[in-house]
Amino acid sequence: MHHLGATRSCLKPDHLLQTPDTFVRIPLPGSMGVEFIVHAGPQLGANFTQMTAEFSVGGTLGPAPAQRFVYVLEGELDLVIGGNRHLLGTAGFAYLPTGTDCSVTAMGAAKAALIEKVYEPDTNGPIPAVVISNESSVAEVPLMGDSSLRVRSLMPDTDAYDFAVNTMTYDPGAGLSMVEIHVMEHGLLMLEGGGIYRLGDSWYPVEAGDFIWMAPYCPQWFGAIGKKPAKYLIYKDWRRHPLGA
Ligand code: UGY
Ligand code: MN
Repeated sequence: MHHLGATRSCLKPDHLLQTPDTFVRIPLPGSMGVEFIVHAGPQLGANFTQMTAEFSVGGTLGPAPAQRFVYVLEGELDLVIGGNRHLLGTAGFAYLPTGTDCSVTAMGAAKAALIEKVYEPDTNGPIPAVVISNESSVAEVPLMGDSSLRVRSLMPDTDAYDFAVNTMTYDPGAGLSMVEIHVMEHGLLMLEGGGIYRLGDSWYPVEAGDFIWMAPYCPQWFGAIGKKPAKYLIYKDWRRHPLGA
């Protein structure tokens, strides 16, 4: 079935909506048994990469060119660091600082979100450490006191870390209380449910499986529609001076 060239995907200078019908899978060097959908990278104007990695049984990731965040979407990943083995199930995640000596291998077929960013050191010098956890053990916090919109911060919020990855869960009918316009850029993967995303001067219907990139200062707003909560995984650069100093 083809769609005569129609898609919800849309690329504009300050945002990308990429829907699964337009995903193209590629191999990357050093990885075996893994296909990558590259959602965002420098080619798009982004200062980070975000990919979906689709593992066959036994598939393994190549080394990261920068610090890397891994969030398991489906299946199970075996993370080995310093001789210690960690099984990451669905919603399990790991933050791996630049140069971490480790292996990431799929036990069966699996899918993970990968985020990579060249580390910007803080002049005060705190060093980031490995983080391994599961989203279910992170407390939910209402956004600006709104209990119908809850945030889980997956990364430690200290100066050692130069990006944040959060999940945001909206009850049906909940929405951001303001149109945000901010210096940080975003990579966003819709995990559950759907709604309407305002990006720049456009309003898009979005649903689970969609990816969105928002450039710095892209006007943004989301409202959840449907009978079940909407949830997304969202990256932003964080805690660094805009001049890079
Ligand atoms: O963290 C954020 O900036 C978040 N509230 N943005 C968003 O959901 N588009
Ligand atoms: Mn935002």
